[in-house]
Formats: sequence, C-alpha cells, structure tokens
Amino acid sequence: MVNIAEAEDPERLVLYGSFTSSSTYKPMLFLALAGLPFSFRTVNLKTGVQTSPEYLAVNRYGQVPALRHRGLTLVQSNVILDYLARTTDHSEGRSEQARWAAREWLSWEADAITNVAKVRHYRRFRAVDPAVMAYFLPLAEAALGYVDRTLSDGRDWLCREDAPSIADIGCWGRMVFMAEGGIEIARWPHLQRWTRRLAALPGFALPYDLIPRKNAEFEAGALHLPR
Ligand SMILES: N[C@@H](CCC(=O)N[C@@H](CS)C(=O)NCC(=O)O)C(=O)O
Repeated sequence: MVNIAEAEDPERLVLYGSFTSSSTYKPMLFLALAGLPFSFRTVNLKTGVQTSPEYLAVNRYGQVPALRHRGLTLVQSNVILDYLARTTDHSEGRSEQARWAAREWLSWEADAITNVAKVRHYRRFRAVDPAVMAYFLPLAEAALGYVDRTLSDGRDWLCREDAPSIADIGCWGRMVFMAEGGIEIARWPHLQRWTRRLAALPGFALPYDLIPRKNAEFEAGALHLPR
C-alpha cells in the first residue's frame, strides 16, 4: 500500500520513491542540498506497489519517482528536477545559457548515463544473458568517459558556472550506483574529482544514507533523516 493522499498543505512537497532507486535519489539529493522540507512516501518496488491502481493514478508508468506539489503531479526524475529548480531557484543556472545547458545535460543523461543504471540493474537485480551486458557496458563506459572528458577542461561543474546545478545532480544521481554495476570510478579521474566536490557540499549524502525505507517527514534543513 502507498499513501497517495496529497499533503494537507499544498505548499508541502510530497515525493514518492524507493530507497534502491537512482531515479529517486536525484530529487532526494536536490531536496537535501537545498535543505527544503518535504514528505517522503515509500513505494515498495519489490512488492509491486508501483503497479497498484492507487499508485498508477499518480505515475502512469508504474515507476518512481513522482512529485506532488501545489495540486500538480510530476513524474520523470529530470522533469521533477526541472520543476524543483524553477520553483525554488536552488541548483538553477545563473545565466539563461546555463539554464538551457543544464536541461540539455539532463536530456543527454536520459539517453546515455541511463546505461550505467541498466548495467547496475542487470548485475544487482536481474540476471541477463551475457550478450545483453556486453551491449550495455560499453555504452555505460562511453557515457562516463564523456563526462570525464568534459570535466577535463578544468571546470568544476558541468555547466561551467561556479555552483552546481540540476545537471550535476541529475547526471551524478543516475550514475551513483556504478560500483554495484562493477564499474570502477577511478578509471575516470576528472569525474572522480567532480564527485568529491559534490560530496563536499553541505547536505550531500549517498542514496542508502539519504532515502528512507519508510514514509518520512523532513523539516527544513533536516538533512539526515528519521529511519
Ligand atoms: N525515466 C524514469 C525512469 C524511472 C525508473 O526507471 N524507475 C525505476 C526505479 S529506478 C522503477 O520505478 N522501476 C519500476 C519497477 O522496477 O518495476 C525517470 O527518470 O524517472
């Protein structure tokens, strides 16, 4: 069962997600870095809650995450990041060019970094024919290599500004479980240094430290959570 009731206060953000999900981690990390208050509603993917009629009424794709706010329902993690950046002005590009570049990165990550999530999924949750892994692993490695090469020009953040944006949160959030996919981050030193910069941000946490297994309420600035 998932509690799909909207918050009584329409200003309260309600995020639906699962603690093993990189797609959930992306908006969770945004909210943690911004220190914003929100309600978390867990959707147990193991027991199939994502395909219950109640949850399908929230997310017709039967996936996490979903966000409810001010009477709106948003799905797809990158759309949620876009919404959060626009409505809160956190992790938003300062220039108009940077704001578009951030959305371009998010669109690209959904094509490319998503292969990292696939490799992790097949290694951790669903055994597949080795030919399937042989197809996806080079695509995942190529995506990580592209991020590494981009960062090799000395920029600190993907959009070349002096602060991280939803581009950094979205790309990192999707690749976060690479080690569970057997992919060793040390192969990409610029990327590794970028992840260290992210990890040094106030509020940063890794998914298993950030996403609760149960419904939870987060108050402003309460970055580490009731478990
Ligand atoms: N493109 C979607 C992907 C969402 C997605 O794949 N979510 C996974 C968890 S990371 C899910 O809910 N899977 C449903 C299932 O395992 O049945 C997004 O970025 O939100």
